[in-house]
Amino acid sequence: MADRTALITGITGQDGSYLAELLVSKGYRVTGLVRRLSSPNLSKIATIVDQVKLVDGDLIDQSSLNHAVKVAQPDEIYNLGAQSFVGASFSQPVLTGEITGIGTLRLLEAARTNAPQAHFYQASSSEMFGHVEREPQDESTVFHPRSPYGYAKVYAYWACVNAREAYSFYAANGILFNHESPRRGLEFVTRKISDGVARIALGQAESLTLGNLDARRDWGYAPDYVDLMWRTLQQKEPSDYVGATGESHTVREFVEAAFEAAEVDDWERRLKTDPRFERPSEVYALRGNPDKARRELGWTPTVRFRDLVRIMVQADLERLRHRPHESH
Ligand code: NAP
Ligand code: G4F
Repeated sequence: MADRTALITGITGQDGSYLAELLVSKGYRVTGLVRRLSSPNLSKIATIVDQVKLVDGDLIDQSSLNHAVKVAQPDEIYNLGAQSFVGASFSQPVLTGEITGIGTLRLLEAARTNAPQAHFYQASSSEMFGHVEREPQDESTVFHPRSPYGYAKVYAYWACVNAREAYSFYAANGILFNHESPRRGLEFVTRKISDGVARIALGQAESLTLGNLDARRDWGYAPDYVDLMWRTLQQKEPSDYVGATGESHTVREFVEAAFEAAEVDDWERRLKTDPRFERPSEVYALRGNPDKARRELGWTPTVRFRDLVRIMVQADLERLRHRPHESH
């Protein structure tokens, strides 16, 4: 795989950091788009920062995307950058649309103009299914998004399909269900739970407060899902793939498994709920059918629910014992 080049937006996030590690290990020359912040935010790529090239840019700014594509000369483009937190999309819907929806179109335009032969991966989401019409969801399930984030992703999804159909541009969607890891942001429910439970186990917190405990999600392990992204772009013809484990669990089951992993008994009294953490319109249940990815990409998730919970809780216990002020 030597001499392949890739451009990753969102390289500082959970998935971008794992994908960059995977591509570097395969011998790719990797360029990552990084937006300017008042303080640097490179902690997730700290171990490979010397092996990748970083270029300034923002999904809101067309000229910076044109520049990034010209500089990277990519064979493959992975668009992972987004305002990715569903909860925040209700309070910042226009910003979410700009970054997560139109930002994808901006990058597609930059790619079609400056790297027309590149293969383009779009980080689409199971949130597009939203109020689901059937279970499990696959590539042919209709979309009914339930948040500004969800409908921004639907816009981005169709922008890719249209680039494929109108211009024969190689654009592929990965419709990925929730995937987690110790690098997950602390605002997402799994990491909020693993961090909160670890704090309780270490005597650093009294309780954990959540929103809807009955929501169901199909939770997998992020490193498995970046492998799926790479496999998607190795196909001769572009196509869209669901990435999922095929298994779903409630938030309450995640909490229970986390307390079990931290060996905290009598945990029910530690768990509280607050409507502040509920959403104006909720996605109650998601479960994916990854058969197409299994068949055509040879992809299978390797980490199941209980192991995922254990990995996350152990990582937070370790961090909070030794480096309580770092987030991963
Ligand atoms: P994440 O950890 O929130 O990372 C998001 C990345 O986007 C960060 O690097 C962030 O940069 C960057 N970003 C935000 N606004 C930007 C802007 N205006 N211009 C350029 N970059 C910007 O998300 P993730 O979990 O890795 O997810 C990666 C992608 O997959 C996202 O598009 C997400 O919507 C999608 N997705 C995720 C899941 C999942 O379960 N994780 C499932 C389906 C789809 P900063 O570090 O500067 O904030
Ligand atoms: O962890 P969450 O915030 O993830 P959500 O909304 O499913 O979105 C994630 O997965 C999507 C794929 O389906 C991605 F596209 C998206 O970028 C993101 O990565 O919430 C999961 C569930 C929700 O039903 C939420 O209402 O957990 C419920 N929940 C209950 N209490 C909570 C809480 N969520 C959060 N964040 N915080 C709580 O206290």
